[in-house]
Amino acid sequence: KGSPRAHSYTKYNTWSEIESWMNSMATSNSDMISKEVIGNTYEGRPMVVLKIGKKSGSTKPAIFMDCGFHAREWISHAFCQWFVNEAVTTYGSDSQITSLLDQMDVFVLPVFNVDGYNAFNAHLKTRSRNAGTSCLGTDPNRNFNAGWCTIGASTNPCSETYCGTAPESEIESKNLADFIRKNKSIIKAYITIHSYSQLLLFPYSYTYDLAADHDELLEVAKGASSALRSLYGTVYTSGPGAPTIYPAAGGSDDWAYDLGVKYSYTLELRDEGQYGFLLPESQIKPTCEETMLAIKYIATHVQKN
Ligand code: ING
Ligand code: ZN
Repeated sequence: KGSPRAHSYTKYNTWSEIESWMNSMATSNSDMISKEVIGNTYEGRPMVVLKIGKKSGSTKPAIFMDCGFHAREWISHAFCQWFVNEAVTTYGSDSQITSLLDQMDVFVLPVFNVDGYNAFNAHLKTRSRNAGTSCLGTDPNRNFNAGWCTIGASTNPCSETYCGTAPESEIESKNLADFIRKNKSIIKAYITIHSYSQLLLFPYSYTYDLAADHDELLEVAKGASSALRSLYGTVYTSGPGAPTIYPAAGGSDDWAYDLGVKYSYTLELRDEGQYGFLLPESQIKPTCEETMLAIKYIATHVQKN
């Protein structure tokens, strides 16, 4: 039970370390975790989803969470690993986790943009070839079918916010969207982990119009932010993407929301810019501990609604 002895949750692991960790987590926790490859990346690496929950005879409602959309946001990848380990090690002792995993499943995609993370450079994009240029890749969080490329995204393949040639032109976006569409009837919440800025965002980012569920989404975000703050005093701001960070079309949270997944959130983890994307490894533990409280708050609300 638990995780492979060698795996560290307080350092930034490589793709190959994360890949072997996912395999051994699934084999050593077979009563709680099952592993599914939802497709391959552009360069042929597997996109692995771990389904966490007490195995039951009937289909359970679920929460979907992904990390590592943007390759350079390393604290995001670290959080998904932390979450999976916390879930299996506190099941049976933590009442919130126990009740959650008895009643629901949590699908965790620990690394979305495997090729970008594997390239381990300053880039955030996918690694696909673009016609007529040597600039590689698309911003996956501009590549979903939600006001696609209308605002806060670029049609220039050399831009960091390149939206791609069409919604879901990136195989990684398509694999994720296909998985969520296929499981649409059971997925009650979509959570995507980014960094940095300490924000808890919800739709919309592609328009300043308020979401139909704005009031509830804001209330839950504020509750989650206070839970997070209660541990180390880290202050988060909650709000719709467009007015809170910047307008940006093609994001996965807006897409999931418009598909019908009501509880759709983007978290921007620590910090506020001192270290930015290069958050020191000494902050992995406190960041993950406090973020757990926010995720548990959201999950408990989803479970009750
Ligand atoms: N921030 C997000 C980005 O993709 C975002 C903000 C959230 C945009 C939701 C669109 C929708 O720009 C980071 N840090 O990646
Ligand atoms: Zn990001």
